[in-house]
Amino acid sequence: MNSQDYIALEEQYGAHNYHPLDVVVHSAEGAWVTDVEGKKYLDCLAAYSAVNQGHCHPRIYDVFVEQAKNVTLTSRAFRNDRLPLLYKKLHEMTGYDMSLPMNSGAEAVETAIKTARRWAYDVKGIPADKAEIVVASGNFHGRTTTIVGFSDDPSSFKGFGPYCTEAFPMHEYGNIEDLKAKITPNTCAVMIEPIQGEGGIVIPPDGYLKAVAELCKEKGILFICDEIQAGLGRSGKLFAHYYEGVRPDIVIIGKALSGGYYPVSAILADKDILGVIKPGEHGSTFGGNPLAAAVAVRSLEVIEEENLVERSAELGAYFAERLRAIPSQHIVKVRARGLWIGLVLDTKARPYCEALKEEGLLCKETHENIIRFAPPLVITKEEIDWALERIEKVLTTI
Ligand code: IF1
Repeated sequence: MNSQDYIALEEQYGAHNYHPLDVVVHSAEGAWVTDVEGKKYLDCLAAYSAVNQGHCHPRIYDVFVEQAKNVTLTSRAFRNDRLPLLYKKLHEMTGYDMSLPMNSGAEAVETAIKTARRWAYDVKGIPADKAEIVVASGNFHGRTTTIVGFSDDPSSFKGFGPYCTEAFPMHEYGNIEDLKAKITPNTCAVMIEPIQGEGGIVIPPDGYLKAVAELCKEKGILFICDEIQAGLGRSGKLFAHYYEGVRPDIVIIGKALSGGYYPVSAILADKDILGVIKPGEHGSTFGGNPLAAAVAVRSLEVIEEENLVERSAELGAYFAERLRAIPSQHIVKVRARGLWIGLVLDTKARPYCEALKEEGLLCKETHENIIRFAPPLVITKEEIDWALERIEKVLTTI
């Protein structure tokens, strides 16, 4: 079978909930993927930062296979010998007392919402069923109905209601005065991304994260930071909120925690917050299973041992600087933090992504006119130069 055969099957038997580029990937390694015809592409999306360690990382593969031979799933009715090691690793790496493991990012976001609400009723004393969590304009936190219910993107929320919007007042992302105006006696938390990925690497004004943290402390409410995409090295720091030296009350992680092998997510918090969840009150069939835990520990070790955070900072600065130097009248601005780059154009980005695919480079547009470059953090400088040659060619010839 060739690419067209696979695409035909997908079109006929699969739901059309995506509009992917017509590249049919057969294998992948490091920063490269290979399609069914054997054509290689440099992957500048890294599964939206779920493959920060590079595709099929050999050391994560080893632990995946090794654990798969022992035990993969016991449910949380019993204990296992891998999850305690993940709890310890997350504590040592992040400084939070505890963590609660889930599977997808959205499930971890839901876990943060439930934890904040339970804290609101049991600790802060907010009246039952009245807790409010302030969210941000332009947010993306996943696709469950609770989460899309507080999105301001019609392609996320339209046609999936009803919603409980009064529980999630929205403030303008980056505007601390507007945030202050949205806080009520029933507010229990503020939930934001430290940098908005889906919005096209939207970096808030300097001081905003610090002001949010200070306001939450002053009001006695929780600061929830969604680091599912921004975190684990993507932004050039372990967490993007480190840029402003703040310590959120709850940090949500996912994506690269998986090493690209197995869905793992979690929330991190101290005991006085995560302690509100009592036995049997929250969880999931696969949450915290031994295979997930073993993969997650190894994924974190790879980030540390291969200095992926430092690589992201250094190579990201290089990549962004070279992009800014491209003589193309279509480039409006380059937004970048580490190897997380949004190339803002004055025109639709999709044709450029299609042209780059023909040149052997995979990237994805967002919000019509922005090209996102977020390669695996194992990418080399030579591979970035290879990419820049093609980006310059496409941006100066179309
Ligand atoms: C898709 C983008 C979309 C996230 C943040 C939670 C989640 C995500 C900050 C939910 C997931 C993914 C979803 C994926 C494409 C990608 C994405 F923002 F990265 F570009 F959709 F907008 N918080 N983002 O970025 O995690 O439940 O997906 O594990 O839906 O195709 P999830």
